[in-house]
Amino acid sequence: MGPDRATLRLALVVGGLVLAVLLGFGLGRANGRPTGRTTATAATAAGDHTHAPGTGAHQHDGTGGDSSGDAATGLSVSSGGYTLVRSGGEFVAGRAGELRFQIRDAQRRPVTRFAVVHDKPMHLVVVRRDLTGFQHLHPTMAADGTWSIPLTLPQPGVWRAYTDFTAVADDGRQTPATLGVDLVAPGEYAPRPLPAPASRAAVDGFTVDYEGTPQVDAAVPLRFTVRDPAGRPVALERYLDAYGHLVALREGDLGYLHVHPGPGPAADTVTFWLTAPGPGNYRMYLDFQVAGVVRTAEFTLTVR
Ligand SMILES: [Cu+2]
Repeated sequence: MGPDRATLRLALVVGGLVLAVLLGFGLGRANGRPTGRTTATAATAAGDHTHAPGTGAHQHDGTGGDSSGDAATGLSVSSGGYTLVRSGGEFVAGRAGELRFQIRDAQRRPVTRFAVVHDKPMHLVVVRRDLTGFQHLHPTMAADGTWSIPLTLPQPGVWRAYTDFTAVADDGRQTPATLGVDLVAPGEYAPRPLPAPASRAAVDGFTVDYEGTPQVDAAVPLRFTVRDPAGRPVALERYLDAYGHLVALREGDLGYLHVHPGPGPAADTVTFWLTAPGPGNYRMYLDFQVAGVVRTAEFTLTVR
């Protein structure tokens, strides 16, 4: 009976190997990411935030390369198979310049197809490394995939530029990514300390308050109210296909969280679901539009 048992064992081993290969193949297929990253599905499953129909989840897909569900992105020039390549000249503080770049795919080809997300195919956020000087811009693309935008870095220092986009591959697959690169404006850099945490900010006579306490690895709603100089709540206008636009950056590494409000009626409040990727200090930038003018309210937030 010895040989029979050996044969049986061999069959079991071979069968197990085949099963393992099939499982691995299935998982690889289910994952379906060009990079073979396995965090994407877990992150999507964990993302219970509200997104407007048809809009892409920005930071919830793990494209930043972090293994946590709601990773900070924008920490790398390459992610998810895509690479941010800058071109053009240097910046001089306070002088009008131009930022030019391409997004290249894994075959080094410039990407020319981008999905329109929140009204735009490309969102550009620029901020100095001390989290001052926030700008939110929308570059335009030439036929060869080169994006350009006039840009002034008003003060000397090292600045961070984030390109927030959803690339469309030849097979139609969409990959959201936020890639980041440093820009330098030579000169004497006098960093400003981060303002104290506050749930109220003032901009151009408007007062913006928010309610909610962000937590690590849990989606928490933040409800913003905008009041006019007379203290009356104002009706927010649609901006970028929503009633506001919120960017949060982490102090220390400038990790980027990009959150948007869920669908809802126009009102004098706007709610965003925010998941903090870890404890620390964050700077939040709320873009809102009143009477055709977009303003940005800034808040420092400490997550414990
Ligand atoms: Cu934008």
